[in-house]
Amino acid sequence: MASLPVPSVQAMVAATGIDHVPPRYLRPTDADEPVASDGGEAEIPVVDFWRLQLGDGDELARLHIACQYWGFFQSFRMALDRYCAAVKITADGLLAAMATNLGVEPEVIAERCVGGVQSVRVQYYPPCGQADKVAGISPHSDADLVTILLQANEVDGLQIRRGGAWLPVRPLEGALIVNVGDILQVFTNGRYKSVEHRVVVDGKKERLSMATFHSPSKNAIVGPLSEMVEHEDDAAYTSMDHDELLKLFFAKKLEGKNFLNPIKKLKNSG
Ligand SMILES: O=C(O)CCC(=O)C(=O)O
Repeated sequence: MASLPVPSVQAMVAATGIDHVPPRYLRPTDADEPVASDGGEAEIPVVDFWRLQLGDGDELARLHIACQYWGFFQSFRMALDRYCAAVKITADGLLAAMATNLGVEPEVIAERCVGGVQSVRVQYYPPCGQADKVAGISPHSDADLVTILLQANEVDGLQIRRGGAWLPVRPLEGALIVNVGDILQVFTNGRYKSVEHRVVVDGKKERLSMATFHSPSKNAIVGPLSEMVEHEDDAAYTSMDHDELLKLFFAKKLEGKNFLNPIKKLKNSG
């Protein structure tokens, strides 16, 4: 969305030498409303993200009130930091266990993740009167190694593509949901396949989720691990710099498993 071009005050002053503020930059006088003095900030709602992640009903209610009556709240960064650190340990542990299952030394994957990227996306899906006609999130796979997802309230909506149909995911109480991502598919030369998924919305209830994505470092080369390829011809993907691959990905629409297209060799059908 383009924004309205506004002349720079500094440039205007430099060009004309004016010594007063041009009217368009002045606050309208009828907007001279009182500013709350001390104590006003103490009322601003505070939401404990950590308790929210644990499914605490009171915290969920506090979040709801903050959104409904304020449109604003504070949340302690420490809680998010703690959650992300715990999830990172889980992701690293899962990747090490997967490597062992594949007969690869865990360090082979771990060393590509030194300085790796962990990113977090919090999703809020409002209820929709035409829920059966709208997409919460279009079908896609995740452009990472593993995603750990927390469904933060009781409302389901995530579906995975399985055997030509969409399978609704009903998280077990206290469970985190784990998606195999596209880069793991490439590292394993297709032995582990990323899961295509989408989100549908509810007609009456809002849904909240938090996805944490784990990727190799930006400088890592994304391509089949040599341990996963017996002969050079067996490689189902060409290798590419992770950063370059991401640029190609973000230039495209989210659509099924299209992340893999730029590096897929023609013989590969996965
Ligand atoms: O909200 C969900 O359950 C899934 C979110 C998701 O697929 C994503 O963030 O990529």
